[in-house]
Amino acid sequence: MRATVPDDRLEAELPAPPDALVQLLDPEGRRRSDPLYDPYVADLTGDDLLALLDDLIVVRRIDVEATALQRQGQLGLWPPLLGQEAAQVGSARALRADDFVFSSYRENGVAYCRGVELPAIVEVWRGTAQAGWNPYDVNMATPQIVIGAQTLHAVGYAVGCRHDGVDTATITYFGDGATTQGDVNEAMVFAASFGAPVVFFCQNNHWAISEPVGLQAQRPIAERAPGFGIPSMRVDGNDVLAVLAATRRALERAHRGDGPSFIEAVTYRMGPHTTSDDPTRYVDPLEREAWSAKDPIQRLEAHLREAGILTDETSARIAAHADAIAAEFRAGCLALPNPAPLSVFDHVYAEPHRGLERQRAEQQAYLRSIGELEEAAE
Ligand SMILES: Cc1ncc(C[n+]2csc(CCOP(=O)(O)OP(=O)(O)O)c2C)c(N)n1
Ligand SMILES: [Mg+2]
Repeated sequence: MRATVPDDRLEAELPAPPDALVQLLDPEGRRRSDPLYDPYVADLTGDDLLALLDDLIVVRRIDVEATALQRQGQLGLWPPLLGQEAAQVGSARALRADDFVFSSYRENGVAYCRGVELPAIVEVWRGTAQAGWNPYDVNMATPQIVIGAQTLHAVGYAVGCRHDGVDTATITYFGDGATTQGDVNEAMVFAASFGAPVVFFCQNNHWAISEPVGLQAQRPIAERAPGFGIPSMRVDGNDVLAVLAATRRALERAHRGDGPSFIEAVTYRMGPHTTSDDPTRYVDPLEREAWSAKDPIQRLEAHLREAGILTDETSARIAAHADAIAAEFRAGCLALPNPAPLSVFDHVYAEPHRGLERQRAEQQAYLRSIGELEEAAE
């Protein structure tokens, strides 16, 4: 059954921007002043801003390359982040190295910013590993596919840090759809009850697969958190400066011992849910077009050109950097070794058991029967 409330009612009821959204760069790249949030980005130099632009462009380039790799049969599946670059880069660059990230499958831009090795980002999607990286190498857990479950892991980790007296903040990423999941609501209750140093970072990309956000949220998602006793911010998720400022503010609260915060980054999923999805069947092309005018990269570029920070030469250098990363990413992906076929049964349980052994033996016999099993590769 579809929503009885038309989607545009949500927008109609919101106060007009900029009051409703924290915004430091408007879609044309004009800097808007905001007395509360300006201090959180006041330290940024021209080089820092160029580094953010480089991140945005590289992250988009990696994403586009991964989509191409999937189309060429090199990945089984890919969840694109096209359009969400600023939400991911702005929040990830606010983190300290010793803060800890719990994400969903779509935060591959965050993974890049944390320093995850390029091919490791796609190992699971290529089916060559059951997990792409060691979480403790980069202080980021491997992606969670069970919607919202990572928010509970984040709160548990954050409460643990408090008990241990460790000054680490935790951030957890999830989507608009996930906010309806029980896990996320339970996580917020626990976080508020125990004052957990955790940032709930919701990327409202307007879609949960093919369900529009208006179906499950009659009011802005940021309004849910105060009901749990968690202060929230609603930011323009396509504005990397606003996202950076809001996340720094939330992390500051966490590190100061003031407990959890909630950020709704309002953005738009410009691509399909995953490469298996066909959004032309349900996305209004006019709505998508309207969002393309709010592109996160274009607005930072416009701002930096106007400020004389971005020149043609710097722009070409960033493009060359993105191309080099994409080439390295592709080569690394194609070079990932195929695992031994029966290793899929390893590491599923801590101890072997009869059921697993039986399945393993059946699979072994089957692979042998079709000539797909080299004894050495077992
Ligand atoms: C517990 C659970 N239920 C359902 C699914 C199937 N599922 C995968 S993605 C998705 C939609 C998630 O939407 P949202 O939280 O907005 O995140 P987005 O994909 O937009 O980043 C669903 C329902 C799942 N993976 N886990
Ligand atoms: Mg979504």
